[in-house]
Amino acid sequence: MALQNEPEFIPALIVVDMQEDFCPPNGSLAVGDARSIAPLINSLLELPIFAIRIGTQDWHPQNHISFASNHVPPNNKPFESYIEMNNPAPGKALETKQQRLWPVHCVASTSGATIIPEISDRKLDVLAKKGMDSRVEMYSVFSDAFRNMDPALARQSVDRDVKALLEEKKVTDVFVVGLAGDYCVKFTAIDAARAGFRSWVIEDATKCVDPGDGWQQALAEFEEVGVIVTKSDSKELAR
Ligand code: VGL
Ligand code: ZN
Repeated sequence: MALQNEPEFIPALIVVDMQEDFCPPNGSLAVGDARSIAPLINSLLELPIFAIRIGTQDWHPQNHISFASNHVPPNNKPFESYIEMNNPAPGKALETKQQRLWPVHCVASTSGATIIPEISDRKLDVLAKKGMDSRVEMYSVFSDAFRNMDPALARQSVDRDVKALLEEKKVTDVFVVGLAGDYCVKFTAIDAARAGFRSWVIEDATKCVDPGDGWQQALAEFEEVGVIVTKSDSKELAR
């Protein structure tokens, strides 16, 4: 029975980018041990507490700005090179960001972009595609790297308005799992907090591109914006 002054708790689960290209042995941007978290994510998907279960899919055009192959030497080494990326929003082109370059990955409609078969995707209520605009990186499903979410740009970058979906379900708490802890999981959780949800990352249900430094950096950023790091056996998930 809910106590009078207990805060409202309407949780959602966001399963980020559990796609072939992020998984060994054949993924072009394989994250170490990525497949090993699938059983845990499936058990989270089974929990009756979630008001909505959303999956995300990195879904890039072949000419995406984050692909090293779309840049010229010597600054086009996957994982190593960074380029200056301009804000594609009208009138904002002078705003730039450092963009890490990646191998070609998750090209729209290719096998590398499919959700791995180990995930029970029939448990997902919604699948949101992101990173569809060639001009800009989009790690978070809520916004691109410049935090643009104006409809004209967003329509080219993402196919679902996840914030609106969560609000429709009156969600108070967003739990984020999947790949990668130091990129798309991190930015999705941070944006959820900024959007006004209580935001949680379930630590044992994510894996990082750079498990040492990348995760330490993520923890520092979580602290700044109030993202809570938890574990799959925590009491919050047992209500
Ligand atoms: C991701 C690098 C490039 C991720 C996506 O899903 O974390 N990382 N694109
Ligand atoms: Zn990507």
